[in-house]
Amino acid sequence: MSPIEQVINKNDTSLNPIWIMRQAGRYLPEFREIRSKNTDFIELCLNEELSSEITLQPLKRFNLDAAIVFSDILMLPYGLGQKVEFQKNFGPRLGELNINDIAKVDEIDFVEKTHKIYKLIKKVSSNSLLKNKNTIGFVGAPWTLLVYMINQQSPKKKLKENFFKDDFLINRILLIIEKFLKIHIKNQVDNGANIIQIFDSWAGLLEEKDLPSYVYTPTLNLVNFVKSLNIPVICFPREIKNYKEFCEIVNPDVISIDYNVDPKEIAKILKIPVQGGLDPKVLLTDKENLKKETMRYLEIFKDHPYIFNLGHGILPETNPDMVEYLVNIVKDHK
Ligand code: 1CP
Repeated sequence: MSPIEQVINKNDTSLNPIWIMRQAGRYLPEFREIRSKNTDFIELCLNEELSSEITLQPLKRFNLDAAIVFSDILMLPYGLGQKVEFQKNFGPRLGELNINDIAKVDEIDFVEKTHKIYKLIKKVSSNSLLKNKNTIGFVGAPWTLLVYMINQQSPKKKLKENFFKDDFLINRILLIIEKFLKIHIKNQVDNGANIIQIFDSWAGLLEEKDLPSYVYTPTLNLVNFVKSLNIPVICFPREIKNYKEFCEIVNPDVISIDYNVDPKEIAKILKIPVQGGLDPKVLLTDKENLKKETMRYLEIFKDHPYIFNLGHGILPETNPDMVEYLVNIVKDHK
């Protein structure tokens, strides 16, 4: 059993496994090198030679306990035939969403567009670098995907007015998203993903009263689906106010926390395994501060099943030496 599985299945508190959200990406010069020659991001994700190499890059450098598949949550709208592009210094830009078009898409159409991702997972998960380590497959949560598909760009830039004006339409889209997320998850697991993480990056945009319809119920359906495949599921409902309520209702195997919540409070109120928390900006400071902050999380969770990670993705300006330092602190901690 891998260290991460020991935390999840046996409530182990001695092994301190670690992986890092967005570990395969822009802070690594070897990634930037490949990226500079491959300007179309979707094409790069679908090139299984290059995307498997990128997935393994951080494991060649650091003693991490898992690889996260190099792909993107927006491969789902892409698979449904919505136009998706990534623009430099802007982020994702999606085409207009046409409900009648996506309602006609069937499983064969979808998998035809996404099957290279499953090939990449097969290739990566059988690599010897992953011996006794995990291959983490992932999806965006229905709510976060709905946000991108309707908003057509990051809500960080702006959220369309009247986002909720057509309830009926929103619910239809959510059902389509859920159906294809299950197909996407099943194919990832069939090809070697042995943990699934659900990223709900924009859960924090919702008011409390809307959480049941848009976050709890659709995520619970997916969590139950992953569990039915006998694979652990990690949820990251970023910036929700009430992690306890989320865990009671959705009941994931692991809850990944953001850096705005008080880890002490989390350790006290949550019984299930916890992941993450450290502010990615700490990696931009100095080693002394990084050590202090890392030790704070390790101390708080010393008697709690805990997977070390950040409270959001690693920032592109991070120096890889700091990552190495972080991984070593965590791995050397007894
Ligand atoms: O190591 C890894 O984690 C790489 C695989 C990965 C993952 C898990 C990528 C590659 N993207 C993601 C998830 C993802 N994608 C999320 C959830 C996690 C999070 O909140 O960060 C989200 C919201 C996206 C959407 C997306 N794709 C964004 C964010 C835009 C926004 O609204 O702020 C961006 C910038 C992308 C492009 C992207 N995806 C991945 C990489 C390495 C990049 C950068 C591409 C580049 O320009 O080089």
